[in-house]
Amino acid sequence: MKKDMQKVVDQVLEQYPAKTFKNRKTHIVVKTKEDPNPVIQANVRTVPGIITSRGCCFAGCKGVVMGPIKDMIHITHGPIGCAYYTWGTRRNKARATEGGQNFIEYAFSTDMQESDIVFGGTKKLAEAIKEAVEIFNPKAIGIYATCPVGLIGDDINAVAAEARKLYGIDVFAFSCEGYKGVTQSAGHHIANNIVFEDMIGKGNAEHKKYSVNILGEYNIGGDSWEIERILEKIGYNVVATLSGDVEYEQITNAHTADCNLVQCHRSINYIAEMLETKFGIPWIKANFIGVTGTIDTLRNLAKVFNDPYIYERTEAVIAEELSAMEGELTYYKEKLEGKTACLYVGGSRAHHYQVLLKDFGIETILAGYEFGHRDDYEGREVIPSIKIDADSKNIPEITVQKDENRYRVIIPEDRYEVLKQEIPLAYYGGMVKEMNEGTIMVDDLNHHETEMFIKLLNPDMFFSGVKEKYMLQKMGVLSRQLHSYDYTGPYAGFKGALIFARELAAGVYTPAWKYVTPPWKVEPMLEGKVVGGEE
Ligand code: CFM
Ligand code: HCA
Repeated sequence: MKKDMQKVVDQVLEQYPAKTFKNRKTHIVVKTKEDPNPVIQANVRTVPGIITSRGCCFAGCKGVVMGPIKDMIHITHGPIGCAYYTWGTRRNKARATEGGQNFIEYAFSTDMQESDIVFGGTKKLAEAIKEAVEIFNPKAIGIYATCPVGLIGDDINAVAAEARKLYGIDVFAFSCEGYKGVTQSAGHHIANNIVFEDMIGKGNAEHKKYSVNILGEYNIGGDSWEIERILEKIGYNVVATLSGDVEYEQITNAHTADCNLVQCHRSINYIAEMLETKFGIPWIKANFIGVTGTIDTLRNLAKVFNDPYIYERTEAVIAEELSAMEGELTYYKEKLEGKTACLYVGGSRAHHYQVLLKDFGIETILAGYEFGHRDDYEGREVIPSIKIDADSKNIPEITVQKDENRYRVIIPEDRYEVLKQEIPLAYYGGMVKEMNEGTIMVDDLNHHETEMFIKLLNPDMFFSGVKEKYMLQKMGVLSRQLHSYDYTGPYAGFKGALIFARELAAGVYTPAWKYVTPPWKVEPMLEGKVVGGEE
């Protein structure tokens, strides 16, 4: 018998004091037959005092979008912690190309100290740039402002301009202080504006046949390597992956692609839109997470190209990949069918992974984003009705115009309109359309709610990030970190789907955390004694 989900939600909400109740009520909704597209409050500030899992603007700009550009040096201007925690933890992998550079293994920071806060940090920043140029000779440099930089007013733009003159390379300043905007999402936007205005279009590469960009793909655990393997096997040429295992020059040539595949729409839909306006490049929503997702994306992409060779290669590759995995696909489906899952990730994975879970017969009963906007939940059609954009006052609006010399008509206008009815051309539907009736969507899920929902829904597995991981383990619930994939991956494409399923099956049939009795359940805490300390 299916649970009455509204009752579950009410039980979670009734724990709150009146003001918080009023707020959180608008962030937790149930999809029902009567209301299949419920309105959800999103992209607004967290109620102070609530333990949220959200990150910051700096994390979105430096950590997510810019950090993976491998032959640039990314200097965090600020205290060392900000640099360290946006460095290797995302597991955005990269390898140097033949003769190329790769600085991903390094964390660069000005390591601001108290005296820099008092007297200003620009001198130290200029020295850091000098040192970086002398030692590494990078193609380009990015400077990223952390909270104190904004508070003391260091002029990072002036330092960048001076460095450009001195060293003759591109130096970009990102005013992405952590407090700007509501979450990581503001940082994506700040990064994207500079990538679009100052990088894309600067390259001189010739247009190649069957060219695509993969946008919003960060090569976590090697995902983009698997996606590129499939695309190249079909015959596509991947110009640039923004931003996963990518070189600066590839980004400067991104305007030569014929189509943009938008994987994480939350972090990069702006660039896709701007590339269409300026260069005429169409974009489609992609989802390379899940076997069905990958197949649908490949078929949709083939329709954009509408070319007999591409149609034929697409079907041949799909058939080949499926036949190689058939046995394992069936095996894991038998093992996992009927299980239930909860998902709580940043701004798109909580949607994408539902497709992969469905491939193995697992139902998602609750899903949420840390910082998704309403369109990520409800679909792009709600954009005109979104009134609150808490980020907008911090992000300079840029105007984009058609580039008369380089604009290409890639899909003729009449075909564009027809195609729009068939494939997600310049469109994404949002997570609600993926979910079944009687399931829950939660925006900015917090620790209290996570604990309550686990007790009330008793899911077989809960996917989220490092901040929830230990709590889930203590509750004996199977979990995988969908941000970093713990120590494994890739999870994307055909091969990734099997890696993911293998780990889930191992977790379901060897529930390690259920075998452990936590110390607090065996012996009562001794009053007045410090556990693990000396008396
Ligand atoms: Fe896009 Fe991302 Fe995500 Fe994201 Fe992120 Fe990430 Fe994420 Mo962590 S860009 S929204 S800001 S898919 S870092 S690679 S895993 S929260 S769901
Ligand atoms: C970020 C980065 C993060 C955090 C991961 C997590 C990532 O938002 O600052 O909470 O497990 O993917 O590394 O989202």
